[in-house]
Amino acid sequence: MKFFSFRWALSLLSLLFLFASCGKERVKSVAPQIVFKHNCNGSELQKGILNYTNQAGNIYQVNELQYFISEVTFTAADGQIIPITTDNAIHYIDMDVSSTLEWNPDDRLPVTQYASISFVVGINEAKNKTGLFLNPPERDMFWPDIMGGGYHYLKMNGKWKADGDTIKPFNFHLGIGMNMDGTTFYQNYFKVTLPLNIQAGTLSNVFTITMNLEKWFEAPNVWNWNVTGGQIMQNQDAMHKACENGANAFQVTHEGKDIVYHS
Ligand SMILES: [Cu+2]
Repeated sequence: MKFFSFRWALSLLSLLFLFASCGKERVKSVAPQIVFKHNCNGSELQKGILNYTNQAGNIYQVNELQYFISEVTFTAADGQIIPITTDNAIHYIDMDVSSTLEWNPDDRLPVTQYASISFVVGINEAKNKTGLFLNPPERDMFWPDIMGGGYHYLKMNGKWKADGDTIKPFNFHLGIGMNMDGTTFYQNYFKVTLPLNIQAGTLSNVFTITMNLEKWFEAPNVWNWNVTGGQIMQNQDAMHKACENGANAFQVTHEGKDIVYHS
């Protein structure tokens, strides 16, 4: 009997607490989570299998994918810009390391209507300097000093079936470019802006950025490894074209855990 009353009192208490918090508490901001996914031709990338064909007709496979996303910003419908500043605003992603596929920055997102999300693929020239990263895995993205230094924006390694059905390796590597005599350097990092359609009053805190790998090889420049060759790090023209294509390689979705704003 005594036990029963104790439980009864406890339930009553929690019920009272619930009412009290409903009346007072308002969700003003949420912790964003950014999830990274990698698709090819509409479904999850199957790595290490020579079963993809790009627009130029190259049969190819992808074995490794590592890259940096930086300067993520959310733009509200009223123009307010909320930058993600955690980790120097740089996040490293390795397709094979699951802990890199979810980023939980410390920044908070005010609950409001959002128009878009932007980010840089690679690292801007202010930050992309040798010595920025002291530890692996980020450190292992280093870009040779003689070629401009800093870090690769992206490494996509794989193979393609070259002329004569020879299987050749490719290192689709992007970073700072240079001219033939090494006197001029080019910052190839690029910004991607994707629309968000988040209604006022609700805010999903989970944003999924999907890279559609085939898009790196489609538009505006049809990519043909038989023309570019497998190594492009010293080929500014190729890297420039790759980056133009890369601007079309991302999409964002924000379905998931909707948080209701009590207004
Ligand atoms: Cu490289």
